[in-house]
Amino acid sequence: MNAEKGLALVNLDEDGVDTAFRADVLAGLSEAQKAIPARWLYDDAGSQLFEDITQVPEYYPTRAETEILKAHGQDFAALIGTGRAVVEFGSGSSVKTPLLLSAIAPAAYIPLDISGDFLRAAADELSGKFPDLPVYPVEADFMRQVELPDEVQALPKLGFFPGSTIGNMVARTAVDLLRSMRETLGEGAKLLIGMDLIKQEEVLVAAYDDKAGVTAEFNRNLLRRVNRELSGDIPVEQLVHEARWNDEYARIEMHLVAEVDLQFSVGGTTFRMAAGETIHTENSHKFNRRTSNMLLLAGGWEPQARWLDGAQRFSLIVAEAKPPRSAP
Ligand code: AVI
Repeated sequence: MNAEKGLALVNLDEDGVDTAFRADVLAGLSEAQKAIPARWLYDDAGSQLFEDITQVPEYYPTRAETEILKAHGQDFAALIGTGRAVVEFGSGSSVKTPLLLSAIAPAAYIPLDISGDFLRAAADELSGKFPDLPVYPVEADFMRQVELPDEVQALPKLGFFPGSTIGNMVARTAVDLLRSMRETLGEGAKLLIGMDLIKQEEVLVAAYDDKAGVTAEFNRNLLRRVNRELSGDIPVEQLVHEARWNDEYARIEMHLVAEVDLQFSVGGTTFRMAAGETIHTENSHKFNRRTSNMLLLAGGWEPQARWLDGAQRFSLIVAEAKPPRSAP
């Protein structure tokens, strides 16, 4: 269900090792600032841990976005209109998608996901809830332009990208994605996108470092995955989860911090970390009105309306793929 795990189709070598995972980990651990791309956080255990994160009291984004979807159904219907083909980037979550579909009475629903299993499960669940709605699941990497089914070609489109998953991408990748969404959906399409907001540092850090330690487990699960799938011996218990606010880039960063000097191997290559050194595992960018507008415009989308939850923590934005205008 997350964009960050959907960047490449799976390619296994003769030992069943995901070659892209191995390449990313070996390259990332060789950098001066060690880093592993966040999409690798989402194996089965990681996906379940992320679901658990959405339930911890400190992690507000899921609840805040659901609140907006519940409160503004009529506003969405007025602006978006009925009869659109809703294209969801990532298979639909159990709560948010039905709220949207109930509000805007679409003509079709097209979940896009790279993982066929997630996709089929989400499509079946949706069909059960909306028996009269045609559902056309498409297994594809939505970071690239996707060919939509013939049956929906002529319908007006609405892209749906909830959860502030766009915030897990650096600006260049986010703009690439927005542009390929525009290619997929075509001119005149609308996009309903969730973007988390900049707020007090303590609130943000707590959301990514909950007291129960679920986010810490989510982060360290990545090391367990490396050890299991890439023949590693990283001493997982000697790396500590840390959530940091990077004010310069307006983002929460997840790191794994070495408590002591470490030496370990992954896939036969030896790596060293000095005490205090970190492996950077995720960015979660936060936005304000201007930066979210700027990002959408850079990706070819003109913002039209924006709603916040009651506590003003999270935003849902409707934008439109208008024809490009020449300056000014
Ligand atoms: C999936 N994504 C939007 C989550 C976020 O808030 O950036 C991932 C996450 N990482 C730690 N907690 C949640």
